[in-house]
Amino acid sequence: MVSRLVLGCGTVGQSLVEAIADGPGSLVVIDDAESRIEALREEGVTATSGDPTDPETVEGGAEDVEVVVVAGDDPETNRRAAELAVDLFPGAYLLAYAGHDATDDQRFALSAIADRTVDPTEALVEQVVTVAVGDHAIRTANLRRTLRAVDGKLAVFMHDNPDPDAIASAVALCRIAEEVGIDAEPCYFGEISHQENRAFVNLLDLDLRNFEAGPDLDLSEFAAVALVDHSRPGVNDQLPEDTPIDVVVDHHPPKEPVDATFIDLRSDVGATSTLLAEHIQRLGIDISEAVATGLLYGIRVDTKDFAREVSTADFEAASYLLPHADTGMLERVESPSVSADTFETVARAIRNRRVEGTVLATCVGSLSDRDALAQAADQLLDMEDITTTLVYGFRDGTVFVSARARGTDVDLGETMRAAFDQIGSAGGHADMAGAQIPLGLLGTVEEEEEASLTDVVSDVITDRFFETIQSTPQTDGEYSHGGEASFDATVAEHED
Ligand SMILES: [Mn+2]
Repeated sequence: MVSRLVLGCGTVGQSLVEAIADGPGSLVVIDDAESRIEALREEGVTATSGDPTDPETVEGGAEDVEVVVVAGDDPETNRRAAELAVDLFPGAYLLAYAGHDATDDQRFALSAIADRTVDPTEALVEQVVTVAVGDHAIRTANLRRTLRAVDGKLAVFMHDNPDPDAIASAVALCRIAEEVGIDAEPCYFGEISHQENRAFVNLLDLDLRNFEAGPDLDLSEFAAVALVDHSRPGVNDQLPEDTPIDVVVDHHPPKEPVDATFIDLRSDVGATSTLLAEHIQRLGIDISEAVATGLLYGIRVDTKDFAREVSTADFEAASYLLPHADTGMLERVESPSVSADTFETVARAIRNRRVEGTVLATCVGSLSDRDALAQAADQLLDMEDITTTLVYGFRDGTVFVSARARGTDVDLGETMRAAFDQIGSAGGHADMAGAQIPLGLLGTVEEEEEASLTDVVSDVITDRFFETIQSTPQTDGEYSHGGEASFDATVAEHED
């Protein structure tokens, strides 16, 4: 529960108190105007008559203070009350109003120590204040403090092969870091492999840094590391497991304890983007269109358009983001133009299909774009009476396989492992899986002879798949996985 303390309660203060009176936890107001104290008491607010800049009065005013609101009329009194609050309750979230006719200097001095300053002319001030002093206010204050303590550049790592939620969260956290004066860079390992995700990055003009895992990995330019949309180094990312982590913001339930200076881990929300939107809103950061659009898309993708694992917090974050976002751009992200190559791949997949019962397998020959495989596998699933699709092609000496299932008991991940693990690597999820098989294992045909290569590959892959799917165990309803991130990573690793 949040314990909230209001120091000084002028005319603005009164409307702030009204806005937060029904919020969570206890509320105590300290002001030296007897008449105001009386009025507040009549409204059922605990109010103490006293000097809001006097240490004894304030310290005795409330216990376990998590949120302090400074809201007197006099700028000088407000400044002293804010300084006192920082002294007495260093961990609390501090929201401050500068006061009537405050000078720019006074405002600036206040914004340097407060987590959030409010301007009573600000639109939606009530909404801002309600969110600001809500249940998790103290987290935002701690995030800001943790970032402020960073001495140098911050690396914000997404999980491998990042999805929109991870990408948007990383970009948003960098924006928060920038606001507190820290240089930060959004980073990832792997690739951004789906066409829509690439369109997302390109259309929003996001500047992301791609790292190569391995012995040459050098992070010495960074003074601190943050993880978003996953929570442990070396798990779903390729950082060394012993990398010290400063900040974690994630919504996946962790399998093991998470270790970091600041942790915001809430598995009851649908997206990490929701958590970042909340912090940005609470800190009163001017959100750019790109960040707002990105976070909104992150929430929509992770919650399957507010249909899956969605919480009140996700809706609230979305309603905050929506006026700042470019929804026209989201439409373009969601229906990216399809290249002629991809259409050609889908056409070949349809032409070359072999169907047994409800299972379809098809070879598309040599591949120019690996994304096209996943798209073809998805699209062929729409074919009447088909519940399982397997689409594959080859490139650079490797056969890439992409499989999808819908409305069937077949566990594709298991099937793929059973069929291809011995000749390559395979894995994935019950309804979405992939495999990679070195061409060298399939025979000695030259890659140039595409027609005969297609024949050889087809024989091996299609036959093995049909044989296996007729004899593998069905899914046992074990649909859950450690979290979407780990699942994405598995599929991506084998599929992409
Ligand atoms: Mn996520």
